[in-house]
Amino acid sequence: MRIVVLAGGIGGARFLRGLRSAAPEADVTVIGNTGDDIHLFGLKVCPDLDTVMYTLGGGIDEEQGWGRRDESFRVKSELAAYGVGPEWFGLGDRDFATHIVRTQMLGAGYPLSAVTEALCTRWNPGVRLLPMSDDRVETHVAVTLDGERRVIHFQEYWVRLRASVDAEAVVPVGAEEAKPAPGVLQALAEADVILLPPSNPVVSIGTILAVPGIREAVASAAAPVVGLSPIVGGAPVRGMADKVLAAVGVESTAAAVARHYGAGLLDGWLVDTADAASAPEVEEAGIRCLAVPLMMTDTGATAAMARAALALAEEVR
Ligand code: GDP
Ligand code: FO1
Ligand code: CA
Repeated sequence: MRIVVLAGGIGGARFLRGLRSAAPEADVTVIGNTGDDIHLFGLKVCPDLDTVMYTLGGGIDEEQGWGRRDESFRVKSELAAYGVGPEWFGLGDRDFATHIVRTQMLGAGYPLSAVTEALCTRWNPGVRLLPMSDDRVETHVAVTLDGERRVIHFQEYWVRLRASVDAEAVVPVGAEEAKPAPGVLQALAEADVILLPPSNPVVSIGTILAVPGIREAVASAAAPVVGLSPIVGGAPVRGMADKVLAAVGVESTAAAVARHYGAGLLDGWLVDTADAASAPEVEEAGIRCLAVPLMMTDTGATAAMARAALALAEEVR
């Protein structure tokens, strides 16, 4: 069975670990978000691609959900000693190697998709990890700081500011000119099932869908499209997705996110049992909706979610 998953970072990666356990024979292609990418110290950092690669490859810092386990920060502290910032983005020594190899290969002319494939030969994630595009796309956020309207990089908003101020707009800079990476459209056309994991609907899934051609390819695919809500009981399970949902005028509820994706995109939607009452509202929007436990507390629980999503895909096929 060919499964295609559009994924951001922590939520997407954890879901993929459960999917791999639920469907070990499946051929899984991940279309990863690159809108979080940031250039630091002359290096290109791809947080969501690395989170998927490290999580599935067994190198992730499990507690944090990003970055490497058993990490050290000697390079970071040396950079700080030189007064070279930013200090607010925690790049570890082991992680630096990934960004050095990536930047070296990009500099040699390899596209990001080839670089990602090369990095994955070390990590062996057990899925094919494709960037959404080989072209540069970086999400920026419009905010008002000290009375002044500013547009800042997503990572500065998310990590330095901890999304403590309202996001007035979320802009995937470069998305309009970006092309889907090689293999992306073909994977969607050939998929037996397409899944939208509980990733951030705006800055993870939304950014992938903002690459011209990808939303259309998902909507017109022969495969059923099933999503899982990242919002449970009216709030994100973790992180600040509510802040960016507000920026696009979407209420932080499981049903509102389903409507935001729309029946043109989604055939089925899984909500947590806590939100079972909202299932009829989603069904009225033309999207088949089931309530199942949606907390990814461990691989077993996540595998059950993945099985429920695959079962719903068969039901709506
Ligand atoms: P990021 O790029 O690191 O922010 O990761 P993603 O965009 O892939 O996923 C972030 C989203 O995952 C957040 O909006 C969370 O609400 C959601 N999330 C994290 N853990 C869980 C969980 O256990 N269950 C559900 N349903 N959503 C989760
Ligand atoms: N997230 C943080 O909250 N603080 C950090 O210092 C941080 C560093 C970092 C370094 C490499 C990397 O791949 C990811 C990193 N993240 C950090 C996560 C990153 O901000 C993700 O983009 C978010 O989880 C949202 O996508
Ligand atoms: Ca992300």
